[in-house]
Amino acid sequence: MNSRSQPILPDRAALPKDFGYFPGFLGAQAQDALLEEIRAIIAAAPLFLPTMPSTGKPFSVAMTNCGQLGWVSDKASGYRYERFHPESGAPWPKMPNQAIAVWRAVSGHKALPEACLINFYGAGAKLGDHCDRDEDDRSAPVVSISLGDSARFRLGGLRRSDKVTSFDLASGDVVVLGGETRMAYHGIARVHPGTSGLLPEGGRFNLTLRRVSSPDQRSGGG
Ligand code: MD6
Ligand code: FE
Repeated sequence: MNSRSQPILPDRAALPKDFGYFPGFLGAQAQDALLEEIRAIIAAAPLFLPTMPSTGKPFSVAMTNCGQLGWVSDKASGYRYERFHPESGAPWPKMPNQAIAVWRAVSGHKALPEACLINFYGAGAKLGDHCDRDEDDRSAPVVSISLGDSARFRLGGLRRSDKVTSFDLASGDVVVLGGETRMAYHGIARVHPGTSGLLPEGGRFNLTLRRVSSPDQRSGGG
């Protein structure tokens, strides 16, 4: 896909029942407002390149976080959630109310998210197929918000060998991996340059909102 070709949309009837698909959930003004919040978060908590636990090789996607907990990865300690930025040691910035409002609207989950991972895809960045398994609480869904250039999303099943369906996520789209899709494999095959005017520099942001701690570890209800 390029800026002149049509995006690939999913066959909605064929999507798994526990996969939430909300194309165009955020309108233009909401996207601008959320982008402004992301810029402020990055000013306080700069994007960093996590490294693979096994090889120490950097991801092509740059990351930062907001909320109480942030997802980090490095060769020494692997994938995990931490309270502090790996380079500055500062606590993560507060999660924007607008992101929490998206969670409230689409998650079907009463407790609020504890972590919001912010991915930035510059030229050529992609994210291999994975399932999100670093959270102790997998009864809660993961909610994803896309901003900027469209990206080819791959949605598979619970086994790596399961059939994969691919379609494009555009700026303002929200998807939810919950229920039987919570542990489904998924990834970003590529970003389509020039498909959104939201980011003057081009590229794509993706926010994923998560619960992390298991119910019995939580302080004060939830
Ligand atoms: C991305 N998304 O859209 C990567 N994870 O850039 C994810 O890895 C993801 O979209 C969990 C739930 C939904 C997602
Ligand atoms: Fe994921």
